Amino acid sequence: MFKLLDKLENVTFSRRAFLGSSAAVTAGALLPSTKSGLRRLSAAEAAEEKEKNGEWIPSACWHNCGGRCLLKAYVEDGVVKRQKTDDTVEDTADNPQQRSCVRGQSQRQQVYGVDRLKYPMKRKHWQPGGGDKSLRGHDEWERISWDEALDTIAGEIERIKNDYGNRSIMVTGGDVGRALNLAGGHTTTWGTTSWGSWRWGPEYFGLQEGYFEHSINDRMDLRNSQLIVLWGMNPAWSSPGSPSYHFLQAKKEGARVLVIDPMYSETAELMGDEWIPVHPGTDHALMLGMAHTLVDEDDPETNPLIDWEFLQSCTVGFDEETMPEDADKKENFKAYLTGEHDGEAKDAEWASKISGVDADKIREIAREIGTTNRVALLTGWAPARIKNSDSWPQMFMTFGAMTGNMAEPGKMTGVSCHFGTGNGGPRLVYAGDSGVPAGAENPVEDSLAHAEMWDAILQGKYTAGEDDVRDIDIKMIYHGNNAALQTRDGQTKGIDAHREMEFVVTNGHFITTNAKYSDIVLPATTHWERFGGFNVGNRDALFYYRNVIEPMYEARDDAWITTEIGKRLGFTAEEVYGDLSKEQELFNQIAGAEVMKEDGTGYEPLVTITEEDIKEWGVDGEPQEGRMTIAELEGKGVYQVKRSPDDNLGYIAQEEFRKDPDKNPLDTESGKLEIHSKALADYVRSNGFTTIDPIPTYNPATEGYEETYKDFEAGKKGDYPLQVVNPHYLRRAHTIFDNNPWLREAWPNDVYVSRQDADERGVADGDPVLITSKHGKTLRTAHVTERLMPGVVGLMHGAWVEKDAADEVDRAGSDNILTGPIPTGQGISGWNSTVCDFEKWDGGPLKEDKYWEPRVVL
Ligand SMILES: Nc1nc2c(c(=O)[nH]1)N[C@H]1C(S)=C(S)[C@@H](COP(=O)(O)OP(=O)(O)OC[C@H]3O[C@@H](n4cnc5c(=O)[nH]c(N)nc54)[C@H](O)[C@@H]3O)O[C@H]1N2
Ligand SMILES: Nc1nc2c(c(=O)[nH]1)N[C@H]1C(S)=C(S)[C@@H](COP(=O)(O)OP(=O)(O)OC[C@H]3O[C@@H](n4cnc5c(=O)[nH]c(N)nc54)[C@H](O)[C@@H]3O)O[C@H]1N2
Ligand code: SF4
Ligand SMILES: [Mo]
Repeated sequence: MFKLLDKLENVTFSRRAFLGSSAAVTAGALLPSTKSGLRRLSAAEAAEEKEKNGEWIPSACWHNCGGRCLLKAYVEDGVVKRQKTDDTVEDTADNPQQRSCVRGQSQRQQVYGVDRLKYPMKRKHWQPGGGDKSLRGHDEWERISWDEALDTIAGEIERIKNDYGNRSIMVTGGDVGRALNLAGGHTTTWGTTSWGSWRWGPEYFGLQEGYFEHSINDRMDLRNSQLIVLWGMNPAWSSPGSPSYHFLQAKKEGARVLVIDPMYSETAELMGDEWIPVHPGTDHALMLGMAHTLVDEDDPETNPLIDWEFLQSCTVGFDEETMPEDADKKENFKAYLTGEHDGEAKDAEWASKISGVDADKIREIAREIGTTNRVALLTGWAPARIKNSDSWPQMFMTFGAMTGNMAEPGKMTGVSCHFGTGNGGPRLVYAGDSGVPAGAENPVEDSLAHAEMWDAILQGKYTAGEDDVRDIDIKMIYHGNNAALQTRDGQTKGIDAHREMEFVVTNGHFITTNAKYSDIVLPATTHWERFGGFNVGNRDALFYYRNVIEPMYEARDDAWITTEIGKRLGFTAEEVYGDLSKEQELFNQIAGAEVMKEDGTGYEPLVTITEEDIKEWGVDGEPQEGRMTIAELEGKGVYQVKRSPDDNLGYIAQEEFRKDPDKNPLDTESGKLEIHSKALADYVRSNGFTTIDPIPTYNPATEGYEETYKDFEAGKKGDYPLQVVNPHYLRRAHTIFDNNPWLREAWPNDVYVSRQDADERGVADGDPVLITSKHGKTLRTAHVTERLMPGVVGLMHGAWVEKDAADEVDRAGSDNILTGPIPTGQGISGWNSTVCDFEKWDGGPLKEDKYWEPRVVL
């Protein structure tokens, strides 16, 4: 105590440094006045006083969060003292500011976190070959030098390569592959992550996956829709930035909004006119019931519900008449719907039993969509992150096509998620290429599916395709820029797999889950500590950032780490990364940045570049004319394309196709939307997991609603009678920020359970509960709510696993502790199809996350 007081007394604050670092100083600060001691400052004076010695620098917010926003850091004496967001434009409905969320605003807590990984660290009981492998996750850490760390890594790569071959080294992400590929390659991983069954299927039946390309119209056109259906979408949580605001503009124009989701989400609360709860993973069945209603009740003369003209001209496979030439005519979709294939009509009653939506309600929604002229049928990827959901996206397309809600103003059908939420279309502004060469090809072709990989490692076998199972013997894992052990299916097996390894390395910022189960961890810089670059998000804006602080402690850029490993494996820096300077890399991106011309006919350069700029940057380049100078870009950190409802920058997806399908065919086998797609069924089969039919038939999810029953027909529930979903949560961008103290306080990460399920188990709000699945156990505090449909548990995505000493129970609410590595269809990671149960836990109240010790290792 005395020591602390001594220390405090010996610290001499300069007045300015004190003011700058005090977050509490805002309007009304006190300053000495010449006459009477202290004088109260006005808000403007206080702000000015605080900003005398530093500058505001655009700083990155780089997370995969579905938003992308402007962050500015106020840097004084090399320290970020404050943050702010977009004040570069007036905030209007047509051109909203690109404002950051509470996570972005807490970035300082991450970059300056006490738990930052400061130095290279080695697990105490690791030795070449693995040492005591069982201690992974519980061992102590020792600080080592960069040289020792890099020499050890290169040495282990050589050893494992020589003893077992390059296939035994698995890289889960990041750029260390640049070095490894030169040295004979490595096994990779692959998966459907965000998209679920929207990842690769759509190209076969004629829609887009929703990230790179879009099947929905742009945000201005959303205002032309009379009815907006948000099917498994929660933009208020998972599309930060302005998307929710765009939907509100459409509402102002009179749109009605239907929300179909097991959870009465913040989106439903904010903009929903009606909420329709549905059992997770049964959306396909619900939509079949709706489609059946249309077929059953449609009469072109008296009750037109189906757009027959659209089906005729733009699709194949709906009925006998539109079946592809080479297919059996009886295999058409309508025949399946009416029960001609299997004797069972997929009517509203059938759909109700599976989806939990009342049959009358199913008919009512079908009629409403069928009779409304302009409907936006929008879906997130969540209902597609379901095991065995490979036919769901095609079903979604089919219903959109039946009602003709595509390719015209106010009419659209497709994914509205992540960057593209409510705002489809090609980017209006983007950055140029840095010019860094792509790097050597990977000579190893083995690649493990995320949904299978932990099990594959343990079993020594993986699925390489149809009837193609191969041996694999992984001995080393290198984790780069991802959180694989936390974010892939089946974490319990993932931890077991890590404990089988001879060597595990992680580059990162904290003792994340990957790092915790590693042998060597390397401190990486954050974007704030790096030279500079661009970020993109929604189609309207491009974000530029610069270095705001020097690297913290001994943190190094990932590119440096890779280069140093490459050198130790016998390659030059140029061979690993090319020979461009950092200045040249950034300059190339600036010079190559393009923005859509005002008439919408193509792109033109964004940034004006002069001979002086080129000289000042010390780079190769040509002068050019653009819309803003480099100085303006550096000051603002953003270029936002100005939009208005009648400009030329709008987007109607597949417009040309609908106008003249023969002249402007789609990229499918028939050139049309394929309600019958042999190519899709062939593609799914080629992965070697499960199969589907060419038409969108309903396939119950693996670990879906039906599996909550021991006997579905008899209505007898099984051992795991509840379903789990993992909504993407505001505390985190996936796993990132989970450790952030401010966000822990704001978002406690309780597990959401329904009032009915809680009552049945004697659980009250705030009680600790143990949640159990076939694959693992986790503890959380219960948030008992009427906002969740009975039978469903909401375990928010991305918490860092925290196993107890016995290694049995996770205490963090880690979502992937409950999932299993179960590959289906196109290799889907089906997190929202998991079954579980919960019970009151008698181990006393749980310590809130905000009081947990940070993972400080040095
Ligand atoms: N159960 C379940 N699992 C899921 C999902 C779900 O809904 N439920 N959602 C899935 C989805 S949609 C996605 S996209 C994935 C995301 O899966 P990941 O991409 O694995 O998740 P992130 O948390 O974004 O991981 C990024 C990691 O990289 C670190 N990092 C950030 N910047 C740098 C850097 O510059 N250098 C280095 N070395 N490290 C850096 C971060 O600290 C973080 O640990 O998760 C999937 N997993
Ligand atoms: N705050 C935050 N935002 C994020 C992210 C994050 O980690 N945190 N991650 C970003 C990334 S990479 C991605 S891919 C996107 C994902 O965004 P989405 O794919 O939209 O996923 P979620 O936000 O998990 O879920 C959206 C809604 O779907 C509901 N839902 C879940 N399962 C089903 C189902 O089977 N049927 C229906 N009808 N509804 C269902 C959930 O209850 C939730 O309200 O989010 C992005 N945005
Ligand atoms: S929405 Fe994403 S990019 Fe924007 S401030 Fe939040 S975390 Fe950062
Ligand atoms: Mo994602």
